Amino acid sequence: MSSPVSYELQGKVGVISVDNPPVNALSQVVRQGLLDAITAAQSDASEAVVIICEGRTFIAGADITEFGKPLQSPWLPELLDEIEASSKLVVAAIHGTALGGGFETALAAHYRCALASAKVGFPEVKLGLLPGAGGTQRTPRFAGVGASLELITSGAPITAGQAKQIGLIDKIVDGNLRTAAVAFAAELIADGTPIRRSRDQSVPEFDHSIFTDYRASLAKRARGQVAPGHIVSAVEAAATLPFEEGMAVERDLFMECMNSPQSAGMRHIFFAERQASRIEGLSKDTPRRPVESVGVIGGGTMGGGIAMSFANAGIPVTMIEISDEALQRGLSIIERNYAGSVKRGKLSEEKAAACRALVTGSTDYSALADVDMVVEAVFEDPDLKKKIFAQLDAVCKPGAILATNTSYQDVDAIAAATGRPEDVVGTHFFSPAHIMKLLEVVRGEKTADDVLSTVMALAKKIRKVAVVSGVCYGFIGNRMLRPYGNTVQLLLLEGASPQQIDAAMETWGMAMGPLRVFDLAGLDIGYSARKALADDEEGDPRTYRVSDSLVEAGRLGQKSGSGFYSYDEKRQPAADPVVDEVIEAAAAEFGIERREISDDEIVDRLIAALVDEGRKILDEGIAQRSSDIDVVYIYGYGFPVSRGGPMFYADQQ
Ligand code: T1G
Repeated sequence: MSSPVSYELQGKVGVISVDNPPVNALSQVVRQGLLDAITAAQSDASEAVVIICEGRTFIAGADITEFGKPLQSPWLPELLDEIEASSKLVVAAIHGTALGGGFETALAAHYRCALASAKVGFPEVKLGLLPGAGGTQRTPRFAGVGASLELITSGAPITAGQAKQIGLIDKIVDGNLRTAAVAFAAELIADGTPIRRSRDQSVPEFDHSIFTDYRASLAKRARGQVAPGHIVSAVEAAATLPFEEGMAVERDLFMECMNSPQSAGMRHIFFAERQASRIEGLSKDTPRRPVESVGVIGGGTMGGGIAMSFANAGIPVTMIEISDEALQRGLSIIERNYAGSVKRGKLSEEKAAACRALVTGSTDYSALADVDMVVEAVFEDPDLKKKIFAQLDAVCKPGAILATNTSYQDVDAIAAATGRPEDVVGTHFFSPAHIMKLLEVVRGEKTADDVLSTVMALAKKIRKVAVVSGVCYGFIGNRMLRPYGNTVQLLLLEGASPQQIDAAMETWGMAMGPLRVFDLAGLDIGYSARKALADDEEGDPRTYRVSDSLVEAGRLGQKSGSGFYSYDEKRQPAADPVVDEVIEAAAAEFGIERREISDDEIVDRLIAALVDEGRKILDEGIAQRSSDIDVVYIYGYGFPVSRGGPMFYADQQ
């Protein structure tokens, strides 16, 4: 098989070109090809060498499909040492996203040029890793300690312009990158520019206190994660040790991260997220319907957030409400959200105004006659939803996709309210819908394949992480939340307090403890959903007596100022002895002897409740694969990404 790396002389410049789609990852054959090419360049007529890539991007990193397998030579650090040791001046030519090992390869070159549209960065920390091929040692020698710590611990890419400002890129070029890079190399030779090896550079002046300060700031920002602290230690080694010794420190710290359960979990999610967009049995080139305009029914919190998700992706939205003042209220929610994003620096004034302008409203369904898709986002009343879908069936053009944002209802029953069930699908957004990335795409019995593939592709366009779910009560995430919530209530009766349960789960890594989640969502939501069920469906009264008593006492959660906690005007939660009395009374009613319960028991029982339901969801074919369930819980329910998701975590135990 021919090597993905080619090498040819262009005048006095040897051009090494990598062509390893889709992102020129540094697989073993690429590393071998680069080594062979840089070796050949040492003894040919070249006076300089350019390293460039075909396709959409410069090398985007080590090949993460090789992780966890025995490391094969040439090892990346050794290869990069060979490149840096080259007797011929080496120029890296960057386009697309030079990330991780890709950017480390560029830093092993003596000079770097890039298109203005290029980005560079070290996303390793998002995989629970750190740059393991000299990135923590070479970056500080060009950019200094402070900029390096920010770049490597954040994992966020920076533009070529920003990289140039801090000394990581030497020249921004335009036009054809290969032409510009060869010209840049020829210019450097003509000017007699010396070879510049990072290992010979000393780290620019810095204040030694920066390392302790940074560790302190990370304690909050990256709670419980190992890699960020190790990155600080590796950069500290670069700043205080000779290059080779620093490289040895980096290697040890990298291997510790690579072998950690945290990195295994984070790498699992990296692939699981991409795997989730694949639909078993559906070929990748299933035709898609165009979605250039969207209608949203309902201007409440969800409807507003959904409308923004589409507007933010440049898709015009027509919001439908039942009256002018309801519509104005809906549009003002959107106004407020955009103003908030601008204030927080998330969006520029212009961008926010452009997105806002894409949202118009009407109280007349005929405004939806030409839209390509409608998302219904009214409250959870099955009859109202069926009525709305019958209206949409009458008004919308043939081929329009009719989606419901329901979080529980039977999508098949809603589809049956139309004459076109094949066009009906569930798109379950998570509140706040313009921020939460998870989107459960509910495949009805009759949902057409092209509708499904259209919505999965559209999810990527509106920057959501989509997971396909079959039809059942609560789909994947909310269905698993019920046994989780039931177990919480049993633990309360058996002796744990709300604050103990929340503290145990947040220490374990959950973004928010269950009782705080219930207070945030509103205890009345579960209460009325349960009241809508037939008596025999209500389940074990021990699993809802406490929350029902709180609701009946007017304690609906944050929105009413008290629920499992009482809240001050800043919505800060405080333990409330009234709740303890309610719990004790319920325990007495059921004759439960309360006891000391350990944090470990709380964590074990709550995670087991999630996993057991996840296994049923898999057995019933509601979820396509267990990694999809992990993606749902990471992106929709604040499950810690460093644990890889409930199913992955259970497998690891
Ligand atoms: N290795 C292997 N495959 C990769 C890959 C990688 N690094 N990055 C992407 N892919 C695959 C991905 O699975 C998908 O495959 C396809 O490429 C398109 O990806 C030693 C140890 C580059 C910004 O973490 O951030 O270097 O589904 O859908 O949205 O210090 O991919 O098509 O079969 O994401 O346009 C560091 C991870 C590795 C970069 C492109 N590098 N990748 O985004 O496409 S660790 C990363 C990304 C490292 C060194 C350390 C993104 C992207 P398929 P995609 P995209």
